[in-house]
Amino acid sequence: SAPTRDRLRIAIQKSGRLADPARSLLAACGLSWRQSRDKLFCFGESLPVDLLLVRDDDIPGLIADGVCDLGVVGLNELDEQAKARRQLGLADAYQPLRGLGFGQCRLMIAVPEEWDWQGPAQLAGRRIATSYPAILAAWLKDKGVDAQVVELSGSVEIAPKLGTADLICDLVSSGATLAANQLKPVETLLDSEAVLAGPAHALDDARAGLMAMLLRRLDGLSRVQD
Ligand code: PRT
Ligand code: ZN
Repeated sequence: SAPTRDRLRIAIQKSGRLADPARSLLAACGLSWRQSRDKLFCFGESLPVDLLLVRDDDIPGLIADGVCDLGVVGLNELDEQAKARRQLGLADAYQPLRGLGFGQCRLMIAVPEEWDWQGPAQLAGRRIATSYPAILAAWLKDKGVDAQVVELSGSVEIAPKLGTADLICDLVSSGATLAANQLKPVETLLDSEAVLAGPAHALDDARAGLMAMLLRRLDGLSRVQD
């Protein structure tokens, strides 16, 4: 079983869209750290709660492996990795604990502007580029559509122009990126926001109390904001 620890470790994005809001939210919960924004590890001063600054993609795995106890990550990333685990027959390793009210976006199917959209059945036999293959595969299965999933790690929106796919499944917020690439959003697979993620099973040492306190403070904050 996992080693007993008396400090809580939270993974947040080192740089990117969720980095600053995650830090601000945790600071609003009364946490403070020795200044080392450029480092991987920030030692907690006000409470025994440390930060690990990482790539967002690594956060679910760090929780699964017990390296971190909590993480701030997009529901899109958490759900993708959870579905990928399930498709491999692995047990659930993490769960979203709270929605955090920032990082809102949608995972959507987007097709060339000139398509006359009739519905998911139109995707049969098509190649769909995405960085979210597990969510897309599950959605296609649910819709009973047989299409080819082309996994790309970035620049998904140019795949139709390059001819590597017919359409895409990607995150959308303003829609400007889609419009700039002559694509239009037609179906929503997931409404996403940043979430506080934790392990699938409760901790049973000093960290459990710290985690409960942090959740209480978070809930207090959202009540004040409402
Ligand atoms: O380096 P690291 O791996 O940590 O960062 P990253 O580049 O993978 O992540 P980052 O910082 O881009 O995004 C982190 C998280 O922010 C995502 O996992 C989502 O949960 C959330 N988020 C919110 C978004 C967007 N909005 C968003 N718009 N992530 C990406 N986008 C993309 C979108 O796909 C498009 O290409 O931003 C572009 C602009 O979007 P439009 O629709 O406004 O044009
Ligand atoms: Zn990433």
